[in-house]
Amino acid sequence: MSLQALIFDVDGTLADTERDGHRVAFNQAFTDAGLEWHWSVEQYGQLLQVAGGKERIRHYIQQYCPQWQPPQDLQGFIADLHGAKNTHYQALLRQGTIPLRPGVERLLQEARDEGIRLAIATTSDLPNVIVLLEHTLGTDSLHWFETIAAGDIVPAKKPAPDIYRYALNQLALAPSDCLVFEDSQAGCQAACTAGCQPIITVNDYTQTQDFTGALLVINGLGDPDHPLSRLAGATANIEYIDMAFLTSLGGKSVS
Ligand code: XBP
Ligand code: MG
Repeated sequence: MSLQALIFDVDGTLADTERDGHRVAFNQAFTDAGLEWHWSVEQYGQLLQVAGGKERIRHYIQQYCPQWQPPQDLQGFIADLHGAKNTHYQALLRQGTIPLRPGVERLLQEARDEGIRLAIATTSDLPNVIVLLEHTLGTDSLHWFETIAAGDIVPAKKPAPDIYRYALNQLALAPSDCLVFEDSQAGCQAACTAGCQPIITVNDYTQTQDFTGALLVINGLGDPDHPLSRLAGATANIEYIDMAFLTSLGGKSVS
């Protein structure tokens, strides 16, 4: 592998956005719409098996609301509800209550210093990503990423490989030139099916998931004063992920 680019997932990887961000915003949108729906922390963990906010709402209606009378234009209804959710979500991000995960800013800066290209591949909508980056790394950071592949830009969401194929195409790089950072099983599958090697930084929602195909599974990127824990994969006893470690990786998967 000749490492040329790092591709990052957003939700759960760059920042823990799900429990206190998207989930809260979904519930606010439900209340605004006069719906008696409420997604608890626990139930949201199950719902996260469906990637994509619109897809998640549709799944919830099908699985949990058998008595509910859907409007004639269900697709439009879901799109509006999802739009309202994103407005609430972006307001939460603007309040600055959702920081980047430890080590993320350090690694991004290091990659930039070494001329390693950066990209994003996420299921979430582009405006959500922009507001997160602006309110954590600053407005300039939007230019750090050569491509931000997001949301409905591809037909099928993770675990489909489409968003990674799209990002690779935009970068004009082979999967073997890139390393991917993900937090979830769906993201791991999407990256692997596109031929990429993911490093998984788990979180409370994803720590028990199956990460077959991942290069490394860790509890986070770590930092010099907060060493990481390795859950599976590449054997080096590292305390935190840095560019020296990433360029030394040979491409051995978790079996
Ligand atoms: C993230 C998602 C998203 C977010 C909500 O997946 O599944 O749906 O939960 O964002 P990943 P939207 O981290 O694998 O990209 O409502 O904008 O979809
Ligand atoms: Mg994710």
